[in-house]
Amino acid sequence: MYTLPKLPYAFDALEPYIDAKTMEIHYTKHHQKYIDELNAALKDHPHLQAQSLEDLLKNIETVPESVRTAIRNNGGGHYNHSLFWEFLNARGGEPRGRVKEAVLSSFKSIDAFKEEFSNAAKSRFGSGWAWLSFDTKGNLVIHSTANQDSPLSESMMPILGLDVWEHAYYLKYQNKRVDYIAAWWHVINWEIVEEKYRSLVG
Ligand code: MN3
Repeated sequence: MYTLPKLPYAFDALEPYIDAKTMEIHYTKHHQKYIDELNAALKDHPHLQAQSLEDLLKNIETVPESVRTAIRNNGGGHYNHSLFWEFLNARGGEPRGRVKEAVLSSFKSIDAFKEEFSNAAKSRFGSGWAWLSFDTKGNLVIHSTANQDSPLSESMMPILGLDVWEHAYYLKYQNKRVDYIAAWWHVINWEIVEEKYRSLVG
């Protein structure tokens, strides 16, 4: 049975960029719902319970059709949100260490990287996510996914992700997704991004 991972900070820790009420509802209601639905989908499938969530998402096409959509949406929702909370903290700052070097070599400048990432987040029509991931060739790429589709299902390994569903920002920013994206840059936990990077590159 999957359970809600512990949030490593208080609901109001990311104020004023992400407000406490949004954090509370997003974490205790939206994320919990994905977990409940994922557990329900897995209930009668012990062979799927025996696999890691990462493996289920990487091999989503091999999941039985009767539960494939439920696991794609809710397994993806659980996986994506678990990462999303980790990628945030109150300190923010700028990319550092090897991530900074990799971003500079892939996107020329930090500003160009931020612009391309923000555009991916802005231009995702409807609900979805923007990501910084490694592709299968080991290149760092910016991409976006629809709904709760996981980068893992597209053979990508994410090291940073932004939730652009309206539930992530509507209370504070209403229709102004662009303002939410701009605010999010202030609360990225670059130490975790660096850890993810090292865990994949070695
Ligand atoms: Mn969300």
